[in-house]
Amino acid sequence: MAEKKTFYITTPIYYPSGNPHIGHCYSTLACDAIARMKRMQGYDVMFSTGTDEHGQKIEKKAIEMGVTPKAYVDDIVANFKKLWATLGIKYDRYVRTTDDYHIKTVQNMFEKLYKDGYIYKSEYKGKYCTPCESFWTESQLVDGKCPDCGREVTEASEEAYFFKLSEFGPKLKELLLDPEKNFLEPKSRVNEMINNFIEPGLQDLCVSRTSVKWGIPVTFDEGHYVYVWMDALTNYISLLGFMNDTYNDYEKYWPADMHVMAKEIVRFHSLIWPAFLMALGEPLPKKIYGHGWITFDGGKMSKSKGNVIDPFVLCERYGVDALRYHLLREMVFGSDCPYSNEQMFARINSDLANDLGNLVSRTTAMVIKYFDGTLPEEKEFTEADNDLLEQLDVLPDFVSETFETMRFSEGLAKIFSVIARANKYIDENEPWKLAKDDTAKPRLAAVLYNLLDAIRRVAILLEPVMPHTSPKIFEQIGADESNTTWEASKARHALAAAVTVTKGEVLFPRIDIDKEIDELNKMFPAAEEEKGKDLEPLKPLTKFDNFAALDLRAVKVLSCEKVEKSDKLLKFKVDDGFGERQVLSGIAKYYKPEELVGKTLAMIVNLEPRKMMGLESNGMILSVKYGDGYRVVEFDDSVLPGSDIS
Ligand code: ME8
Repeated sequence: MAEKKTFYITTPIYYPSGNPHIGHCYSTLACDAIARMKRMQGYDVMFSTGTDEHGQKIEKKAIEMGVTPKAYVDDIVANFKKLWATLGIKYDRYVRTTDDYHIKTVQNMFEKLYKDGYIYKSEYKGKYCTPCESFWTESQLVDGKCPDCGREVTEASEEAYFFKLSEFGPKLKELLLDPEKNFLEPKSRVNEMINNFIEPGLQDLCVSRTSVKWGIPVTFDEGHYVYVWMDALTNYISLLGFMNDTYNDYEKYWPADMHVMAKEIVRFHSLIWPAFLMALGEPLPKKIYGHGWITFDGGKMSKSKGNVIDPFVLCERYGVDALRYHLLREMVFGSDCPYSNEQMFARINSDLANDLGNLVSRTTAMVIKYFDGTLPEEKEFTEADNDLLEQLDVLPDFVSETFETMRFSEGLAKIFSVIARANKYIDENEPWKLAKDDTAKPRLAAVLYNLLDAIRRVAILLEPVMPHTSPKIFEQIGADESNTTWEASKARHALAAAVTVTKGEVLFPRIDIDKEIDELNKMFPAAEEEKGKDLEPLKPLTKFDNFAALDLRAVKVLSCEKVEKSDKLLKFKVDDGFGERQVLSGIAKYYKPEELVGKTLAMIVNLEPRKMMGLESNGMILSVKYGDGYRVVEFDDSVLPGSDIS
């Protein structure tokens, strides 16, 4: 027996540095829809996703929360998995970079590349913030200072290993320009890679650090940890068992057919990843697809009015398949796509409730009304049926081609144009008139049969995108396993001649758009002036002791002035109830110093002193994010300095 053809598709592995949002959903949904279609087409599919759990950002968040990095990521990974389950994502493997087998692969690979001379030891130079123990690149600095704490940084270096990326420029250029391979889609990104990165000369890549300890240890040099991309990209082969004993699927599935991601990480996948594989002497993935971003209010995610974008809430209120359909229908491959609830409601109403939902409910209702639910065998087909049938015949190949090249929006638009054609076919053939004439029964039966069979065929093609809806449709129109395979979408008249329909639930209830926007506003009140505000995701739970260790007090501002040569800092003298102290706060952009004198503010009084711009700060004044700036947290005059805040 011939072996099944394999198909391997991957999402990026996401950073669990915050909870997943609707932006993360797009790549995963696209991969899920393609994987489902390929399974229906008889492929042996491997669809992988996962989380990229190491690195400085996660280490820091965990320290802030007072938990271990592993405990911190475990919580967030659980949320990612919950979201994928809610969205009906059927992945075959979930890789975590903290999994033992992945660690093994990265270590083995690092050793091999070192032995083969592709990795060498040198010095990493950068801007270093001593208190934060962090290196930064010039472009990461804010006003020349540490982006995390605002303090001065110094030139520093540390021992590090480097990968000889610089050697691979010509080979990578050849790969990107190979017309047979079409390695990177959309093509517009090929020039970007060549002009911006290859032509100016690729720099060797730092692949280990000693200052970031939440990572995979380099086996032969204690104190070195594998850094970022060598760890992350390797997931695509570690999860197949490359250089580890946990899995044995590398021969079977590698090279990947598709790596899917958004545009900002195309560079790493189309330059660094192939270079690693070239150095290892392993085959290269077949295709890299870099889609655009889902944007919110012109770029940022926002909980502004009526624009709730918590995917759990959307799924619960409007249905998983409506959200899946909307995201895949709306995003044109290669472009960014603004998200709006209002647009989603309009799509649900027009495409799903009106066009698809109505077609199914009208057709089944007529079969029940005119034939008690079961069509007679005798039917009279005519030339008037041809246009609809011909449109259906060309649909499966078009859908397959558009879906597997990430052009969901085109493929779905075409499916819905055929659904519209079927609705028009009802109006053209006027079944209600045929029903009045007994001699026209065979024609009436043929019209309704054509409609049921058209519904069957489009529902098969929609199943990868709406996996919960298509089975409901199949049940209502009396389809069964034999005529709902992908192959069966190509066949005319595959439904039983004497098919029986059943009246089912309304597939997509219409949404009263204004009322729904009001409801969302009530559920998620957000002031108009907060529009565009970028809310930090909620942090994981922490111990009460972490809170209790902080000493929070009310303090009275005795004096306040700008710190020379700083556009951010204000210097305060405050009365903390026990005496005077000096404290600095980075709110100069939002207040004139004199506005704050005499105010009673909230402050953490037991932070270790720290120096900024050569001045000592003894504590931290609390502020709340307000629009694009901050407001101090303040009390009225009756609160005495030194009063405990708890
Ligand atoms: O970059 N619109 O992880 P990440 C569309 N760990 N897609 C979006 C999106 C948006 N608004 N927001 C996120 C990393 N995505 C690395 C990847 S892979 C070896 C390592 C999706 O959590 C999109 O796929 O920042 C994007 O490329 C990815 O999430 C970035 O995820």
